[in-house]
Amino acid sequence: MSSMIRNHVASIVALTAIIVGPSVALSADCSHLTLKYDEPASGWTDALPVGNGSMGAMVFGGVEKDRIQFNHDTMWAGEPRSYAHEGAVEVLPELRKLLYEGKQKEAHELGMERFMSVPLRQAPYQPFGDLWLEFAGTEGATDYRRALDLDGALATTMYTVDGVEYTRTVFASYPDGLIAIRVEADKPGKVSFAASLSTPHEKAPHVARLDDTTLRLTGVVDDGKGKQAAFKGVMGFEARLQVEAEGGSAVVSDAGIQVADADAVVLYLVGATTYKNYGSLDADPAARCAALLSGIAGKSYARVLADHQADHRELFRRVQLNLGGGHSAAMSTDERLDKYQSNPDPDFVALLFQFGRYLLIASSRPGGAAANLQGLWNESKSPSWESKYTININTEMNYWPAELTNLSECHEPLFDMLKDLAITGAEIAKVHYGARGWVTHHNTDGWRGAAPINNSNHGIWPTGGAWLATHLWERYLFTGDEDFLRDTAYPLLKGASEFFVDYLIKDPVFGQGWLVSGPSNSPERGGLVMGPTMDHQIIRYIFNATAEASGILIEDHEFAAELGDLAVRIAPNQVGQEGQLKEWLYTESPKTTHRHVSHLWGLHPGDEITPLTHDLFEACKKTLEFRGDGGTGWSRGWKVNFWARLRDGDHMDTILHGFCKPCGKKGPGDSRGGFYKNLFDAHPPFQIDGNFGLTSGVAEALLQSHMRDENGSHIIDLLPALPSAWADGSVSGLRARGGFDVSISWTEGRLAKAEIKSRLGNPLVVKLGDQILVPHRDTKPGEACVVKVEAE
Ligand code: FUC
Repeated sequence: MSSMIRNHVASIVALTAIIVGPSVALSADCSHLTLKYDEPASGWTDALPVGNGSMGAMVFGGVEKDRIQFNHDTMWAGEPRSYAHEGAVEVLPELRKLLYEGKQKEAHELGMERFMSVPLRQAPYQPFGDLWLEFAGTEGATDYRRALDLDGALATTMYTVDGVEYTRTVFASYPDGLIAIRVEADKPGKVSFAASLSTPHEKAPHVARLDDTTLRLTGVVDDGKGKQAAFKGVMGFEARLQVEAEGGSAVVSDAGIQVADADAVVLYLVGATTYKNYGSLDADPAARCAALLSGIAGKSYARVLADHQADHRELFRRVQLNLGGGHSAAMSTDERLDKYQSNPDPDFVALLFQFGRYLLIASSRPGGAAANLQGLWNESKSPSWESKYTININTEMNYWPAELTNLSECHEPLFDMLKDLAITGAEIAKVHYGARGWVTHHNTDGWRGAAPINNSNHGIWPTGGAWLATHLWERYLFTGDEDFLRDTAYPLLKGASEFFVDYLIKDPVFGQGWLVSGPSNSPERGGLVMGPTMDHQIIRYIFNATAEASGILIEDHEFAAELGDLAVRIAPNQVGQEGQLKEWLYTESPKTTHRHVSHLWGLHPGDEITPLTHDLFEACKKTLEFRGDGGTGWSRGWKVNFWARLRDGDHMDTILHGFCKPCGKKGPGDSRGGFYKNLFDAHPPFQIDGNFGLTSGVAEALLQSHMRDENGSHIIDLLPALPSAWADGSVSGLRARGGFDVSISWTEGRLAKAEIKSRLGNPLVVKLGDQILVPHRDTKPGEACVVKVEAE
């Protein structure tokens, strides 16, 4: 990367701490934060997503007929159940024995017979319904455009008929728990249309007039089909659509809502299911819908909109990013994407960065469910990978931007899910491993399945819950919130550690007294094995984090000491014969472009491989050379983060470049990836992880804080991987571990100024290029420090 950065390091003369006045709010010129199109959506991945953390909708923007497809994040096939396989623990020693004897095939077979989840698969996430709007007399519409304003969190559709300009606005409000649709015209009495509701579930769909202003849809989720046949449709649901017309008339019948000659019309859509939690279907959706609608009784549309935008902007505007460029900004979003390969525009990357933040706000808010493989948007009853939670990379990637890009609140649904998994996973720890604590394998669903699923060759991987649990510690490192550490994080970390204390075994091969993981898997490569590198990195992290947390809380001193002892005995990372980081302790085959690069976990999101562990750091580069620059969406997303952590901004940009292509088009690096027209990430199919991976990776290129100095203070590493393509730019409001808000500007590839605000009063240690600046040891909460670069 940037020799530019290296050159100027010599000219840094000081870190000066000065108190500055209250931060000035950055201007909110957000016109560039818009996805825009000049045609209605034809497919689902052309439609524009809105979401309030529980309800999501995809807005198609059709002229004659608009479709607003909607979801609720609690809607799953099946019902509360255990996935444990009674007697599984009996074959655990045999599985290990077979693997050490080189009998992998036999281990796979025994695993399939005796060790897997019952049933073998988990439940599919379900679509809820569709709102249809039909407009007569729209032939000859002109000036069509539709847009998604990321800053205002509004999807709009506009067109003109006979000199009348029509505007439809759709948004999903978190404060009011609803989806609002406003249809208006710039001349009075011109709004006429029919609205109706439907659901793809065929078991008991029913649409009827509820009262003068409300249409009601009720139903029951369909039975799963084919591989999902074990999941009967049991969950009930209800949606309500309430109309408010300004002028004209709105008549509700069992067939729908008929609007005639109004000036403007607002529709409010609410929905709920019988899902109360992973163990109960006792919620009352009718009562919930009624409560949501009575919550806005007497409230004007303007107020609902204002509350929504204030709520969204409070989160969204915390981070502003300018990467320069912008020459493609006048084009429609699909054209920008289409032309990126020949005409790369850093401003388009900035748009994708902010789109990831928008999507996290829309899909993951306190009180709602964690973002699944598709966030919360899904139109299929048999979605790919059940649109559940794949936790051998995907769900974690969803949350990489949460702390870093200042959306800590959006992390909370993940912690709620972890609390559930610590309960269901305790049963699996006991029944499958005879162990204390809790364990979760490579997937979970609405019923919090924690047992190994699908196939023993990759399903038996016990570090999924532990990887998720690293997010608890990361949250503490960023926020310093001791209440959170005590009440939420520590009990879960402790349980995750207890499991591995019981599970690890002594390596019988090297004679070094190492502890190894197994039976397990290096996600999803090489089958069932003993000793995958990734497991060792994750378990070390969890042991160390639990021990450090116990020290902070002054609890469980002996257990912490035990974890400390065990952590240093876990088999260390190894460099292989080709100079690569070894993926497994006992075997190797590095020459592959496989999408998973699991053993680089210690480089990212872990923190044990840094420039200070030089040989391992270099070995990671070698591994990535073999893996190549292409991959599925999330694989590219991870590689952006890897190259940022490797401090190679230009290589990071090479990955980004290959990533920014329309899904379906061949591009650099390939094997697939890219984006759909609505900028949803393409595995393909649509998987939201890559959106979040990109957002996190762009932030990692500008700011890192995972390394610590000899006193344990986090090092704030400014512009560690700035690519030459982002010569001039600025970012504000990123967050660093240790409790700092960081704003940086740069020109010609060199730091111009950094303003670092201490939130917790921790020592401030700054790194620029290869230099660590003189630390400022006694920051005060709220104090702002400025890093100055001066000429020699
Ligand atoms: C893992 C990955 C796949 C996909 C799926 C949801 O199985 O290997 O690529 O992302 O999860």
